[in-house]
Amino acid sequence: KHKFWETQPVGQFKDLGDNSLPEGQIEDPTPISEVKQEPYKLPNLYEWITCDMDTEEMCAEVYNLLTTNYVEDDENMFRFNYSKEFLRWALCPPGYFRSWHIGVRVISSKKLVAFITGVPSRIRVRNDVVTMAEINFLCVHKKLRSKRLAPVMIKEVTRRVHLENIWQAAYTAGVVLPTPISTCQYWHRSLNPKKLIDVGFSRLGARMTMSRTIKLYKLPESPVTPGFRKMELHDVPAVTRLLRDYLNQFIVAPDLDENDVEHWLLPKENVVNSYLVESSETHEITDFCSFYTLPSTILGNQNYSSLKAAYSYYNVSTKTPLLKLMNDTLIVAKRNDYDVFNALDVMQNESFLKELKFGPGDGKLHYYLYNYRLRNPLRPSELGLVLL
Ligand code: YNC
Ligand code: MG
Repeated sequence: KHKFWETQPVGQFKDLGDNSLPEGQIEDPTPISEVKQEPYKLPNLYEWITCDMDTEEMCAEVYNLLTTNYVEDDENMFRFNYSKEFLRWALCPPGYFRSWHIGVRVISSKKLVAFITGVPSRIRVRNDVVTMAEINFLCVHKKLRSKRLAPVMIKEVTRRVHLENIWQAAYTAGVVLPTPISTCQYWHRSLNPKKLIDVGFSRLGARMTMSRTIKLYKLPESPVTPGFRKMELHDVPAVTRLLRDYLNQFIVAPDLDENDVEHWLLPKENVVNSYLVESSETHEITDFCSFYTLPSTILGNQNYSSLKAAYSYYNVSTKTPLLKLMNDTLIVAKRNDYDVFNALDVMQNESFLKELKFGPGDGKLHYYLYNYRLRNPLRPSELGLVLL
């Protein structure tokens, strides 16, 4: 039933819980000279391209493909609408490879019809820090679906990752494949309940009126924790130390250095937001929270075309209780006009979700590793990794 995935070095369903198999790498690396030197063959009339995300033209073509063909919810009411600025940020981190930004065009018309990307990242699994590719933005145009193009895209990105002497990858998907290392759930916190109900994102609860619902989700005008402020460039070393210490407790987590923190967490308008708590006495940075901006297109609504969503990213509390820190995060998200704040049940998020009035979403998010085996799936709270 998984004609492609059965051939790949990933945990197979039949091996789940088999304690005779070792954890770690499934297949040994081969010398680079033995990696296939030419691209995989595409169906006639199509060609590979490498996408230069620095050019406005290429970035716009990718944006247009994803905006009309990328991930939708099960009921086809919403579709992710990653911005061009977001795509540049997500695809061009420190040490990125342009060759991992892969497109497929129709030769005659030059139209972009498929896309897949990787970016390099160090990910720690237990005590083992592994350089991996984070694979994302796999997309095949709606008119070319179910023609087995996705396996060709995946094999081609794998080949190009191997050419950089990298042999593992991490990715997430809404679909079940062989075999999730963990299965997580999204939770949603209404910030603009009236709009969310109007567009069908949420429903009025039983025995609830609109005005009671608005009151239920009301938040203060500004954060309550003294010393809560936006992260700045000079905070990078302190935030890096705080995050590294914090992420150490999870079984799978990124291994971030100062360059990574500057790229992934320094605030970028309409892309990523970070706040921290600075002690007024010691000027120590004691707490940190962040979220990224990913709007969704609202499909077929008369009144609204876009949903402004914030996604919880990395949060660390050492002094301010996490619940209080996240309440301040909700307050700044509301003040910045987000309609909804989303969070996975990863890390310590379970400790605040219910109390801060998040509700569970339908649909799961499965985490995967390529060419790295874990004997048993992890609890979401053992995962310290958020992919975009
Ligand atoms: C998926 N999301 O199971 P089997 S997430 C991986 N990730 O293979 P066809 C997927 N595989 O089961 P379609 C997948 N979805 O027969 C499907 N598959 O073994 C598998 N949607 O191919 C599927 N984006 O071309 C099956 O299917 C085979 O035309 C079927 O294309 C699929 O970015 C897709 O959800 C997803 O654009 C491109 O439906 C298309 O349907 C689409 O006949 C909307 O494919 C957008 C969407 C996916 C978002 C994401 C992560 C991708 C990870 C890919 C795997 C990376 C492996 C590591 C590589 C580097 C290794 C190193 C080192
Ligand atoms: Mg296809």
